[in-house]
Amino acid sequence: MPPLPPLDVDLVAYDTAAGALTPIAAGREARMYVCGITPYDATHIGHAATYVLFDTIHRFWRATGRAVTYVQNVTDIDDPLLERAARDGVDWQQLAAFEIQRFRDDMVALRVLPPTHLVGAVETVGDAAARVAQLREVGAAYEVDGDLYFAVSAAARFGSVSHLPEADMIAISAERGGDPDRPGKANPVDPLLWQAPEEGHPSWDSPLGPGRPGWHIECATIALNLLGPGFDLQGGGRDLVFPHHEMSAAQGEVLEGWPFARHYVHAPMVSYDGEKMSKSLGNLVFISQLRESGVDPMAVRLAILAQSYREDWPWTPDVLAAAEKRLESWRGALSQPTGPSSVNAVEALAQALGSDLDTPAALEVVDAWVEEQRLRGGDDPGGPGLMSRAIDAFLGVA
Ligand code: 5CA
Ligand code: ZN
Repeated sequence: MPPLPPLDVDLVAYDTAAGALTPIAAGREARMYVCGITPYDATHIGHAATYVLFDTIHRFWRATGRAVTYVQNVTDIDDPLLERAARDGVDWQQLAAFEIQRFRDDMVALRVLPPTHLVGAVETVGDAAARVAQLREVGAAYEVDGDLYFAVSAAARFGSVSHLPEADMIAISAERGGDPDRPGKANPVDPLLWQAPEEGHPSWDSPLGPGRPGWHIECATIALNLLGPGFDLQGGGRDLVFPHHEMSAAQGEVLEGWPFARHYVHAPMVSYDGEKMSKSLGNLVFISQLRESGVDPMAVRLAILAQSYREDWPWTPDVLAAAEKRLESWRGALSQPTGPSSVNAVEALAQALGSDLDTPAALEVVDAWVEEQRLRGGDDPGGPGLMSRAIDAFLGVA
């Protein structure tokens, strides 16, 4: 992070659970958990947009003088990963290791600052088993044919993240990894906590018996163990609001009390060819492919930042072309030895980001300074330097 003059600005953003704009981490410290990748395929623009959004929050907090603890997981054991490994005849651990490295390379290229802790599900199995045992001891877990389920009825605040009606919860859980139709469950939406070993799938020994943890308890365990309850922000794409973030919060409530997270911020879904970009649909634009074809990763980052995080948006060639043009004009204006003073522009840039992460407005602040430089120039020798450092620190654009 390049040094900047002190900027006294707080972040206000849209909290999904509150359904309103809310100040987030107004104090000196900020603790954030963001749901990471399932490493069975390359990082696409949708993933990248989500991690750039939370990187913008991370950078904002650091540039405004806060100490940040940022935790991100990697779901390095999951059904889609095992299915892809089996389809391609490769070892699932090798597939995960390869895709994790590719993800990290993509994030470095996009200048996404690394989280404080990047934690795999596999290395968390023992801790997750201990958390499941804790849930069982307090009566929040029950068995169905050898598998352990979480009883959402044990969490008084269940529903407070998504506020969805029960029928919608059941329908969505069927689409996103749940098993609402399985006989023997107390509530159709109750999620798996511990899955008994299956033929041909990996399993781990634990005091619960052999098996592997469910998805939600993995994230709840990592967040509670590294951040503690009541951390400032739970993040991820909107597709994780239910069941994933609802279930992690409910399990966290039973384990360590309410709130699990104080605030929930969700990234919009990026679509391509008219549908949500997703590994299962196959309508993908990969960051690694763009890089290989010679696209400047900074243009990809600017293309993402030109979108509002409050609405889903489509990736198109025009979005990228506009960002490439903008990047060129910024670099031209910043490479001059002098320019207009940028003190007020940097303040306005920080204000725009603090006001509901308004990245399109932040880019327009820079555009205005660049236009002034182009039309009239300026004789401030510190103008371009301060502007470059602020663009680097807040926007991650070199
Ligand atoms: N490993 C889990 C989270 S614990 C998972 O959802 N992995 S993922 O690889 O499917 O997605 C990684 C992140 O990208 C998640 O935060 C997800 O919400 C987000 N994401 C997935 N598809 C899109 C998309 N089309 N647009 C924006 N974000 C997306
Ligand atoms: Zn997660």
